[in-house]
Amino acid sequence: MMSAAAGPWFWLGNETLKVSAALFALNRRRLCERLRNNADISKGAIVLLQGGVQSQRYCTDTDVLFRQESFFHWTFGVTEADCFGAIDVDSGKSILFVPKLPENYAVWMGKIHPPEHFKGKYAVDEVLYTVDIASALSAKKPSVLLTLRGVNTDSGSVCKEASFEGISQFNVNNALLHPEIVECRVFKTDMELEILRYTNRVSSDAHKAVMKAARLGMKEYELESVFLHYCYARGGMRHTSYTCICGSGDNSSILHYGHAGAPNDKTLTDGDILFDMGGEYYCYSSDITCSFPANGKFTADQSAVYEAVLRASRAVMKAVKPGVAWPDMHRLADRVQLEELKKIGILKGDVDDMIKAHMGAVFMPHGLGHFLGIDVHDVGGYPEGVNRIELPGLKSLRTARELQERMVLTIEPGIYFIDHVLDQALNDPAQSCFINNEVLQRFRGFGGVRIEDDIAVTANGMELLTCVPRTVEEIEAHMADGAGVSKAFERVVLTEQL
Ligand SMILES: [Mn+2]
Repeated sequence: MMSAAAGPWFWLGNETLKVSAALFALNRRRLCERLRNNADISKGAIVLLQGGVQSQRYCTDTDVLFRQESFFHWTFGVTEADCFGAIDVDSGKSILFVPKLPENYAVWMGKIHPPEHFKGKYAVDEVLYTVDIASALSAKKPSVLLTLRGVNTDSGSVCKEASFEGISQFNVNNALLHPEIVECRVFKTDMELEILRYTNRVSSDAHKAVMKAARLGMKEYELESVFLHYCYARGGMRHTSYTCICGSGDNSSILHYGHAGAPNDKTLTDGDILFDMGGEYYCYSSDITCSFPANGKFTADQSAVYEAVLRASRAVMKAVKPGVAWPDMHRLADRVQLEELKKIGILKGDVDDMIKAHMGAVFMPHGLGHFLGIDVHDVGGYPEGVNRIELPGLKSLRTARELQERMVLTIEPGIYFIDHVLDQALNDPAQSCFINNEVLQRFRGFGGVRIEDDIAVTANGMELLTCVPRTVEEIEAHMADGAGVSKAFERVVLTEQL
């Protein structure tokens, strides 16, 4: 509980986390400080953000469940749709603009709240109706309206800048705000870290419930529903951070399995399972992957591959600290995994030579991890001056930055046996010379193993936010123990806690 900070709170009762509106006041303060230090921004500037818009299912009148736009959430913490928010950069004063709903909407929406209600709920300085934006802002005579336009470096999509009738009468700059607010979001405050610890704790417990519930003969989606139910019933998490990826057997090597064309509908048979799922609370995410055997017992091959990935994960965790370049952590994970694959007998030859031939990407074709925050692939991975490394594996990294305190990232090494990628490697003499095809044959159809944890970079190292059974022994013991008791698991890494 964040008892140190004052209310008002966002709270869903029971054992859910109380989040103070002070979190967003601090975010606005940090943003204004950055903007005041930007020589290109004149005195009298006003930030104007447009929140998410309520949408309907295609041409029907059925509302799609609303989830706030991430920048707007970071700045105001407002859960309602169709709002705008403004901040006077010099004074830091905030105005929230809410839609003026017709009286008769009360029939469908319940009580229509007056502006005063939102002022109390979100602790902003002023609340007005959106219909009054143009007149309210022009009365403040801003030198410039700073609106938000910029490219999301993961999706390539451009965020939607604020727009209202009458905006053409203002001097608008849509370029200056984006890099500044993105940079603020990269560094998590104590209050934000508290929420991320919470989303991780609940999602970790939900993964543990899934492991206990797993039985041969079940459908993957039955276990998806165990996860969703736990997160919502126990954690107040109405949303997940992304569509649950629940791949068993061969499906565990499909990186984004679970989409509409492959809706987690395979029956669990012997073979491993890879479940990548994260609950979201008050728009803050989590992103955790557990790989475990469907029948509760690792085979020799399963445990060899699993422990190879676990060694890579823990080697990275021991190396993470401020000043370390994230691509070097990806290279470290590759090296450990290649060494282990050589021990298993799948690879042969010199590991340095394998690295030169980019063998790491044959088994781990994705990046080691990414920023995490309000978005599961959080913003800020490639600010100006940080460039993507155009090499196999490394090019998939969602950031190539140097680590700094208060960054939150996933660490998610993996080893996958993807026929298409393996066949390509076997057809390339520069790579096939390292592969012992006879041993590899045994692993065709094996699927994959990924181990994904969320961490926060601290002054001297890192804090592990995720807490699930990780060693082979812990997983087998947890799955064998049907009683549902919660137990502490070994935290391999440790360093200064924040
Ligand atoms: Mn991830």
